[in-house]
Amino acid sequence: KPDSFLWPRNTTIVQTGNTKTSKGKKTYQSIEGSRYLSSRASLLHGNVRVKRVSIEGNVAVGKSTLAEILQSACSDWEVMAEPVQKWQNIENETAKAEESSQNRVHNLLQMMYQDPQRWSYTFQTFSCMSRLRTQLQPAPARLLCSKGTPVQVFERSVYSDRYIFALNMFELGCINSTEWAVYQDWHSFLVEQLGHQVELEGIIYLRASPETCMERLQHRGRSEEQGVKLDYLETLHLQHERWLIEKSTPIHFEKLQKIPVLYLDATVKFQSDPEVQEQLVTKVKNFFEAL
Ligand code: DCM
Ligand code: MG
Repeated sequence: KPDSFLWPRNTTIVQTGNTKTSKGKKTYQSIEGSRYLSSRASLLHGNVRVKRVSIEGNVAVGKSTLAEILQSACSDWEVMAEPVQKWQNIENETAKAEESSQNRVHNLLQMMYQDPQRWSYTFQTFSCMSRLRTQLQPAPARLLCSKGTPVQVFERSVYSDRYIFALNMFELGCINSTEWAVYQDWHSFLVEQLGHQVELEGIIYLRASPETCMERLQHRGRSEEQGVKLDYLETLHLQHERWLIEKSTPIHFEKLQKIPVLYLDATVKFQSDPEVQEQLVTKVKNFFEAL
């Protein structure tokens, strides 16, 4: 396996249809194998299995840029963007119909950054709900006709919502222990109920130093983020490292504990370098094929 693949220890890739094993092993493999097959049943369209992968990484590291590169690199890949605009632009649906004074647009992203203690729990609830909607969207028809390796690529996931952002806000004291208990309760319940519909086959971890992310954050100039301090990006960086490199974050979903992770170095600017872009695409392609 290439060096850049960080395969977790104990990962077994179950080969479908692999039943020619010794008797003792067969039981284990057929149980694992049938679970493998059934967990993907609804993602099988004819003979096409659409793989699902998320891009994870710190704020402003370059996830959207990578997503755009991947989108134009291969017609077998469909990128699902992070619904940031939804968080910046919340309308009160009931008030809208009534033309009342409550008919205001709320920017929850801004509220969260301005008063994290008050708004972090609300923000994390809303961002995870909108993420669920994105992750539940069916693959486009184009992918189902693909002769290659069709992949749905998500910018972040319900897993980074919890194991990066919500956890970080709890550790920083912006989400209190009651809110954290409530969050974890509904998150576990929903993810377990939705099962394979929100499962991923792999994760791409786009990594750069918090300093580099800070530069990129300032350069992109999203107004809500202008008060973000390097300290905060450092805490988010550590959360990514714990979850995806050290694997010390306690994870509550079995499949996620064993998920293959492709590590990509985003230190070099890939936005304007076709050669670097090509190398990234090749690594991603090999990763997708091996999943
Ligand atoms: N964000 C957050 N909590 C989440 C998901 C996202 O606070 N669960 C914030 C971090 C960024 C913005 O939303 O300010 C997403 O931007 P980016 O994609 O560059 O990380
Ligand atoms: Mg982005």
